[in-house]
Amino acid sequence: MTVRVGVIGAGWIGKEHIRRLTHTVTGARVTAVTDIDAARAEEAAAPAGARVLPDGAALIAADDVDAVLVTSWGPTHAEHVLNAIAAGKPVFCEKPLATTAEDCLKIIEAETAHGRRLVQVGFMRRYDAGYRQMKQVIDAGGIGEPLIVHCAHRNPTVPESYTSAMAALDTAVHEVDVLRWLLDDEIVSTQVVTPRATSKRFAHLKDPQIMLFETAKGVRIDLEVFVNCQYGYDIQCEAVGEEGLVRLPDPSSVAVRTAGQHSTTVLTDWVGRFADAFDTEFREWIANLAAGTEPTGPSAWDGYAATVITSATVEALESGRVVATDLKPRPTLYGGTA
Ligand code: NAD
Ligand code: ISE
Repeated sequence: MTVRVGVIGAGWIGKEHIRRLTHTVTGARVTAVTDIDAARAEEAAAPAGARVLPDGAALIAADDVDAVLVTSWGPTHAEHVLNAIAAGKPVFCEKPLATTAEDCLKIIEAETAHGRRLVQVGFMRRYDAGYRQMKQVIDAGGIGEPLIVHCAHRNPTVPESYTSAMAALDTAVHEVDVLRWLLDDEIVSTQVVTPRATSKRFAHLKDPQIMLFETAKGVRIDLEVFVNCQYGYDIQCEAVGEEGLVRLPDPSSVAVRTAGQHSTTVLTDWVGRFADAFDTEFREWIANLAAGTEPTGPSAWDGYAATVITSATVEALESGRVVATDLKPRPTLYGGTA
């Protein structure tokens, strides 16, 4: 069975996912595209042989759309996801699920009323081979009980439009999701400290930031977010346990020795760093849809938790306080008891 996908938002990542669904993932075809910029929609639809529809509502209602992919701007996600649930169609939503906890809860309520999972959120790190190996080690007790996690998320530069709040909402959101999954634990408090700022930033930006999270089991996480580090796109993660530690591997790269130097490459963007993870993420999503099973990737609950925790982190940055994350009880649809 070929899964016919409609795409809402034909910008940077929308085009990237259309290419992926057309050329890399088997069993899928992009049949419809929409964007508020019609020329952009045409440009993205043509190589996939897809038609252009006027808006998200028309695309979700279309007979030749079995599943919906939302890659528009964050503040528009909730409307499209809610419309897809109302139509009973599976929906993959790039992060964030929604920009407010209230909108995430509306999605959870709608999906719970539907009675089965339709929503998957685009936290692709859960599909990265290195993080998956780390999880296998931790789950098998290979380092004993985890106690501390050290992380870094570095981008070479960011544009002037990037704000201090985006360090949590747009960037650290990936660690928030992957660490909740890796540790099978919940983040209960968050704090931000700001070291000396880099001179390589736009003046309004607090960069770098050190985020400190505490989990329900008492694990402490320190995360350096440094989005003007200059030298490359660098993701680091090391979990320390009672009996050992496990570290995320760097992407493989040949080592060159010449002229008295030994060097390897550092990648420069997230597109290359997580290309394989994005491919696996979509292969598994399409395989679930083709089999008629519920999605197994990050759920609407995970999207809700990420929005609550990153919003609390912005509050922590602005107030200088330790802020408790305040999650509602988890419904049974997502493995909880509420
Ligand atoms: P972008 O600005 O390049 O593209 C967004 C597109 O959506 C634009 O073409 C815009 O015209 C269109 N759009 C906005 N509102 C719309 C609406 N209501 N209906 C139809 N089209 C609409 O942005 P981007 O970098 O592609 O990011 C898109 C989303 O993907 C964001 O939520 C972002 O956080 C997420 N993202 C995720 C990752 C990741 O690592 N998983 C990386 C980058 C971006
Ligand atoms: C971007 O939106 C992403 O999602 C990238 O994965 C992240 O590394 C970057 O910091 C964000 O701006």
